[in-house]
Amino acid sequence: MRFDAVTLFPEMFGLVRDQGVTGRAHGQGIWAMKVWNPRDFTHDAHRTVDDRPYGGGPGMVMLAAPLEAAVDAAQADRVAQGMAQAPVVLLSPTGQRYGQREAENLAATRQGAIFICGRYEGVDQRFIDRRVTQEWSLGDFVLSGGEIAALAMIDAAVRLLPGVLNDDASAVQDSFNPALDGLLDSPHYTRPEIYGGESVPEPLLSGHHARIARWRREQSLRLTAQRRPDLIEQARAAGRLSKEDERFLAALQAQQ
Ligand code: 4FV
Repeated sequence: MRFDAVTLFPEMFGLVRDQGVTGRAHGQGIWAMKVWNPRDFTHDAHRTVDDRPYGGGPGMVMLAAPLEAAVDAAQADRVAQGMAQAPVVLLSPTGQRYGQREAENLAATRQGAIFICGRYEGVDQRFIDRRVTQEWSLGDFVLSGGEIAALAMIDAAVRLLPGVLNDDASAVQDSFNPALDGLLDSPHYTRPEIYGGESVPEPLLSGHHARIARWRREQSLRLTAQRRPDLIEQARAAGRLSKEDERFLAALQAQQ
């Protein structure tokens, strides 16, 4: 699995390449990261990568040519390494919202992606028309650049690769994970047993696996019903809620 990023700030990708579980996995060769700076694909003394917008208006727009040359270099380098060409993903608020499903699909494809990290007001539309295969958004807010969005998307996908997390089961117990029927994760507790006068919930101390699983399920249902009722509807529509779950949710509703 390899990710490429076209970015004016290549050093930012050290965050996922060199740090934490993604950094350890990179060191173990579980995945690879390559960065391409559009400035390296300019031919003028000032290494110009942006210019003023046609039609006027504030800010600058990234030039198409350096971006296209960077993408071509990334694709050529992949082919030279016996890899398939990868989808070209532009990070933009206008893109499809990236979620856990996109992270799982990205991890499953093993093809990776070439992330285009825009800066300024954005990139020339003709580059998008000619080279971009997918637009993804991290959320309905505006970043100063696409790098942080790409970093988050890479992190969310790489941690799902086998051997990245200490215990692959950890990813299974995640919020939004199909194993949790897309519900929010239940609360977590560790030592000490009493903290600030508050004890760890008794079921978690019982050693009774069925009781622990039930407690965690009910906490997931409670938290999801309170904060993300849309996810309850999705789970219900997918037939992922048991009669016991529905009884618990009805009792919860009755308490409101
Ligand atoms: C963004 C987002 C985002 C827009 C103009 C970079 C900025 C600048 N990317 N999800 N939200 N991008 O705000 O992905 O070029």
